[in-house]
Amino acid sequence: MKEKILKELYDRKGEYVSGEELSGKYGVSRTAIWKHMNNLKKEGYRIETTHKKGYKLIETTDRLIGQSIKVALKTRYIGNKIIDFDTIDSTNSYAKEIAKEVLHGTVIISEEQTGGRGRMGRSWTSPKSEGIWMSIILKPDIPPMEGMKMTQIAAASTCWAIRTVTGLEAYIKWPNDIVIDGKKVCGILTEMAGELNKIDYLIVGIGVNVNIEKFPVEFRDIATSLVIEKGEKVDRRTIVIELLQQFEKLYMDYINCGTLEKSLAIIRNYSAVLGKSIRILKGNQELRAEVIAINEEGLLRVRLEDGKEELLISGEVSI
Ligand code: BT5
Repeated sequence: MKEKILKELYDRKGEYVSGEELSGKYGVSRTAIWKHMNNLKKEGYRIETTHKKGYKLIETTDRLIGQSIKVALKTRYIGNKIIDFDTIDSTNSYAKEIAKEVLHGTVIISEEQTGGRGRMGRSWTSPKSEGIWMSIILKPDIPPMEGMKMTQIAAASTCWAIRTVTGLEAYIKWPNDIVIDGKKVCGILTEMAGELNKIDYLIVGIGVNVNIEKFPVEFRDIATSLVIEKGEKVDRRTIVIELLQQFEKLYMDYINCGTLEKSLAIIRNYSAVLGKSIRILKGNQELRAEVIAINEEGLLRVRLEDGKEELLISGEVSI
């Protein structure tokens, strides 16, 4: 019942909803409604109450509460269960611990990560309440070789969500970054467990710098956030909702059709590297190449300086 009430308040945010209306609609007493409202207030929601008009949701708590995301989420599987934390070492690490016991689509989200992880043992800065630090647990029936396609689906959905909610010109820097103005605003870390021919589970970790106003000096030239680019704070909850909904759409499209078609349309349209000259970092070696295509598998086809063409499966590129 509390969830239903919360949804009503969200759907009509800024308007009054009368206790009488809610009590009639849900067949519970007005006292029960009043009690639920008090509980929501205790959880941090700011609800204005006037005797005659009823209840009005003024401001939601800034904390990313799983329940407040769930009430608005129009998905079948993704986010069916959302586990939220105030602080955690890494949402990906926690997701790994519980992956076997939870259902496909479970989401872990935390206000802060004290040991956020990037690829290849690198770290990911995840300051409190200033970003989206979350992991999606997936259990698809696909060959392990296909697993990394989840990174492409996540990149497409995150880029799309940032553009839709903020209007900012976000681009996908293959394979796992979203950039604005050439600076990284989001990183994706996909991890997999299973055997040679079977995936047990996949964890797609997404970190989005939303309201980080100031980065540590070492990141200032390479990182940015939505608030820095937009010049005003951005609602993290709205981005999470749009991102998860889009993720489910693109994921289902891939599962049903077996191709990345819909994700690729976004990936190609908003690619930061397609048609560009890039540097490929291979160990200590650095090669220059031109990106000539992103193929059906989401891999990068490049032409090296000596004219040879190569397909990049993963790795490090810079513009
Ligand atoms: C990534 O690695 O970009 C993947 C980041 C994934 C983070 C999410 S948050 C939720 C989930 N739980 C986790 O523990 N991780 C995932 P990579 O491409 O290796 O980039 C890492 C590099 O980006 C670092 O070495 C820094 O140079 C830089 N970096 C670190 N924190 C950053 C930030 N907040 N914004 C931009 N760049 C950052």
